Amino acid sequence: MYTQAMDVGPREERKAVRSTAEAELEARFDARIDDGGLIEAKDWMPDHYRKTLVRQISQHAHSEIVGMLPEGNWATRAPTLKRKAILLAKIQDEGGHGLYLYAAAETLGTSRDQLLDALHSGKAKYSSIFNYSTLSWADIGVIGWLVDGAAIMNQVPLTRCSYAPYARAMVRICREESFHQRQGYDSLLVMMQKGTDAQKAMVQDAVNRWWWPSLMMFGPPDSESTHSATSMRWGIKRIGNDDLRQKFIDATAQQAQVLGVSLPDPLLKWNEARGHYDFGPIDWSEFWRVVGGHGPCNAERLAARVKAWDDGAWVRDAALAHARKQSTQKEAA
Ligand code: FAQ
Repeated sequence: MYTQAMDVGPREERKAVRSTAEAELEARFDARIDDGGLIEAKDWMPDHYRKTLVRQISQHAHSEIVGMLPEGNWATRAPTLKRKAILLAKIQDEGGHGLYLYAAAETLGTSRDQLLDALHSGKAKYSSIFNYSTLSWADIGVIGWLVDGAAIMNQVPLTRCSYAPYARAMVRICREESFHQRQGYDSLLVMMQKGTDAQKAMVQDAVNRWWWPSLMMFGPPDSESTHSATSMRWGIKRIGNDDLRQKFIDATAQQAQVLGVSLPDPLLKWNEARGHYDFGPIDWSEFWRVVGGHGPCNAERLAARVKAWDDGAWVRDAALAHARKQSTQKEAA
């Protein structure tokens, strides 16, 4: 009856005890997830859950700050003071979203420097959508309407994510994203209703270029998604990639009619039996090319982020020197 204890060395014994304890912790964790409970930073969690969250939250944070770049390109060329003020506020919001999200990722034990190193070295991903160019002012309206629209569709379920610090960050982010979507739609509506023929054509051209990349924001089909099944099991993702994409298409197809633009998909058609719009095939080879670093602007976006980081070194040094001086003064007092 003592076989186990007598046959194994102290190391194996410790391992066995640890794994029993871990199995209990994991069972408790699973039960809490099944009950719809929330996990806080101080709670025990499986390594894989932690890693999945760091991956997703940091990719999300990187997307927000890289996402400032395509719009930043138009900050000096907005057509009116009102549109410029709105655009600047929106870009600033996105910087703020990045900061909440980096802070949420840091609660999982990975430092901001590690997260940014991964972005700057090209190891970490960010949303494929931000590797496309903003060629005209209409692109800025279309980013608000379609890109922020897709972002909200994907992010509202994340306010119910099982990891509480991420869920809390998402509540605030979604409120701001919904304003972003509406300002984009409003700017397009003005161009479509009061604009010249050239302005209307500019809107249609922007919609043609951004439609398919916006659908790709939701990630690969569920059948090819690496993480969906596990993330859904853990309550990180509440709705799968395909269902979210469909919800987005259903909502947007109707908004396009009000706007007076056509969506560049000849197969887009309401299907009464399904209660959804049918749509044409997505070019997943383009998606993987962009995700793999070979989209139209990948190199430019990464270079801009690395430059911003390098140019900001003196600010970080100055802040650290100031903090050191203050703590020395406090000690001396
Ligand atoms: N781009 O197994 P899944 C915004 C990768 S914020 C690049 O299905 P998952 C605000 C994925 O990482 C937009 N990579 O992955 C704004 C994985 O690779 P890995 C960002 C993508 O995580 C608006 C592989 O493919 N939003 O727009 C993409 O379960 C305007 C297999 O995929 C978020 O990040 C993609 N589109 O589902 C700012 C929301 N899709 O990591 C400025 C939070 C997939 O194994 C202006 N994130 N991949 O190397 C999520 O909900 C999920 O991470 C998904 C992907 C749905 C994006």
